[in-house]
Amino acid sequence: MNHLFDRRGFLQRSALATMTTLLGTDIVFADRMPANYLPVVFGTEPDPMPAKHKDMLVLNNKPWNVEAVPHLLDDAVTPADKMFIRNNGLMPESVDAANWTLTINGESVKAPKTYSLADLKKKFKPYTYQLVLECAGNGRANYYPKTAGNQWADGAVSCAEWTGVRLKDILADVGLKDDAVYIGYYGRDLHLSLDPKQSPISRGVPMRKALEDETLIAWAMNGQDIPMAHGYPLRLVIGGWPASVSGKWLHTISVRNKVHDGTKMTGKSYKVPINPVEPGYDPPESEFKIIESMPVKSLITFPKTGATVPVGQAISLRGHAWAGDRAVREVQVSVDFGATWQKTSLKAPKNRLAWQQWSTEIRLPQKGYYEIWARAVDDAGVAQPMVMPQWNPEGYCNNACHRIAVKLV
Ligand SMILES: Nc1nc2c(c(=O)[nH]1)N[C@H]1C(S)=C(S)[C@@H](COP(=O)(O)O)O[C@H]1N2
Ligand SMILES: [Mo]
Repeated sequence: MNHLFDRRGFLQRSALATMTTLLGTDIVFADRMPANYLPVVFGTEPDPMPAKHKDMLVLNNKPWNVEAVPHLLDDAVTPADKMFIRNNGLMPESVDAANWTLTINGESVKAPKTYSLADLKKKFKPYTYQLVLECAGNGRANYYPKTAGNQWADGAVSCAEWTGVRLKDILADVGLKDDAVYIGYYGRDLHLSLDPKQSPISRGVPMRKALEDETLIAWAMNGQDIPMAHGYPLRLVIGGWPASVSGKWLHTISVRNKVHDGTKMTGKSYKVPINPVEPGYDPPESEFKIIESMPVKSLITFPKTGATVPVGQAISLRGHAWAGDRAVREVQVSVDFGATWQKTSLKAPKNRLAWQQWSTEIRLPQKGYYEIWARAVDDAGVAQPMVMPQWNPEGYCNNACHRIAVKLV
């Protein structure tokens, strides 16, 4: 609703005039309305709370922003009720899956083409992949100095099993011109201003990522229809990059002859400074670049932080590790604040761009308080930072080591 209000949170004159027209009468005490107050008749209820596990953390209900806590993410394949939600607008109110279509258009298609959902299922070979979707802002809460935006802790990440067709197969069927540079998606959700002409988000990726085998136009998640909150009935799913490129409630993909310029592709959204900056310094827009592959990261999903364990008992540890477009080579744990590290056993990913499971068993020497830290190393030899990675003004890509507390009693 931001543009309806002025900087102090009072209704803009223009908004007030529009409302007066719509009501057909004056709002008599308009000058006494509290800051950020929208008259009831114009208010919309928040979308109903999507079905989620009771321990999920709600950061915001309009739009819904909900994250998991690490121990909820213990499954190798994230179930729907433990999957974080990041909405930028309001979910579509009703979806007619039977008449849903996907249009491929843009400067760089030979001719635009529209497919029904049934066409997509019939015409192209389906594939199933486990794909990591991590919000670029995951970990933002742990940056110092603080940056604006949803204060995600560790739980804005998932790895579900997505089924659909390859975008590259659809684009081959449509036919592209030689000047294709980027794709951009459009979804059916509504901007918070309720203005149907504004898009809450419309992002994309360069052709090289769009044409990867694992880039899917998906209609199923974990073997079922995609849940409404996650993009029912059709979604773009692109693993390893900021999850903001995986457009939900997908109805159009534009093939562009330039870097896509939709909502949240411009300004500083999903961008970091080209040159490292000192914490707190926000350089001009021209000095930012678009985030592509996400950095190496890991989670300890068992035990839950705060666990109490009897002295002498071995402790099983486990979790996941992922590394954007790369694979994870090794996961290590430390029980002494990073002074020494020990290797864990690490599984191969189910497929490229899936997260990998690590596990190990440790023994702690004596009664007392411990922290367990996990650190992943990717296949290029890049490890997670222990404290804080390069600070950036929007608070993206915080891949610092996850830690849990354990008490031996
Ligand atoms: N149409 C649409 N697609 C969207 C969004 C959105 O608000 N609208 N949010 C994006 C962002 S920022 C993220 S992190 C992921 C979150 O996916 P999830 O809610 O299914 O976990 O969806 C992306 N796709
Ligand atoms: Mo995101």
